[in-house]
Amino acid sequence: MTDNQSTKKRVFSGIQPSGNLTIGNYLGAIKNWVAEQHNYDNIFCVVDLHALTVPQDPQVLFQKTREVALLYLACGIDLEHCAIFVQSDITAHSELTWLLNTVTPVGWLERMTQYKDKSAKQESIGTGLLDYPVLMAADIILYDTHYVPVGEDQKQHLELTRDIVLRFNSLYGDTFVLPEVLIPKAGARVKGLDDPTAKMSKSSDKQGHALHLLDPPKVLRKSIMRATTDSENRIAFDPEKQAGVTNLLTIYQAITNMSEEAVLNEFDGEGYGTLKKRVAEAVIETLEPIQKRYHEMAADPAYIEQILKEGADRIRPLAEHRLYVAQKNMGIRK
Ligand code: AQP
Repeated sequence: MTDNQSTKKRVFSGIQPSGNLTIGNYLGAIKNWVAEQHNYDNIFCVVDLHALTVPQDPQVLFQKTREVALLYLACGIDLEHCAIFVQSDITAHSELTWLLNTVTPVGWLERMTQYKDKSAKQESIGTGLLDYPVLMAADIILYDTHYVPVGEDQKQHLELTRDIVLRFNSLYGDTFVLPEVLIPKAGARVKGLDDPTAKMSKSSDKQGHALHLLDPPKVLRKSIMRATTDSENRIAFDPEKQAGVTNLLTIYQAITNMSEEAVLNEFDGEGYGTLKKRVAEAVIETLEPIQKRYHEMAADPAYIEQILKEGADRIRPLAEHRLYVAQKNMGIRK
């Protein structure tokens, strides 16, 4: 963030360090952050407190938090235009969550699809899993955010954030900016290669499910060549009848920035083998330079610590100010 950017609209987004980042995280979120970063005043967070809503190995969580931040940079996040930081380094996120909890009906949270999906997989459901969208609302509104670029799965949480802002502002006076969601045209919902009816997820450890940003080319190629397709032998965007082929076309379209029409023209008369081969080439070509930059930066662990500290120090005053205004409006500060 530079001074002359302060007139630009603010963008905020984040990713949980809950596994190895996937091509879904890249196409649904990071690629668009990078493409639009010059137009906004950006803050990108590694949301480690969110990752704690399901069980994590403490050492792995610490290491993945640094890995995600390094991947932001390796994918092209430019510190001239963006601050990056770790959520737990700014305590205002947790403090504002408590205040927002007091205006958020439990029924709003129980309706969230992600809560329903993730709680179905747990034997014992932590309160944090239910409260996840309130923490997400706090993340966003602490920084007077105008736009939140995310994949389609997060749209419902953004709607909830807006409901919380509207309720808080009507109860306690104008306190928070009402944020808007930004969803990419292509790549907003990348599906699992093994099961193209389900979202590709970084926390899944199923073989052949995801393409991870740090997978070696051999692994990427193998996963794509084994991706589930169908017996229609027709290359078309048809999510109902041909979910697997549509998913491969979607990945190809999003990664190459081509139109649907241009993609279909390219594969006119071709078979699934050619489609998979070209998707693999495009994915590998995109990820190779990202992996190279990642490994160069990861060689010096102090580098990312310094960047994360500077990021948090730079934006903490924004968060503390907005928290103070909320506390004052609620009657707990002078
Ligand atoms: N499959 C996907 N297609 C497009 N966008 C996706 N995103 C995630 N999966 C896809 C986007 O990536 C960002 C990071 O999301 P997150 O880490 O906060 O959690 P998530 O949405 O629940 O992502 P994952 O990868 O599925 O994580 P786990 O497995 O831990 O739940 C968001 O912008 C999201 O939309």
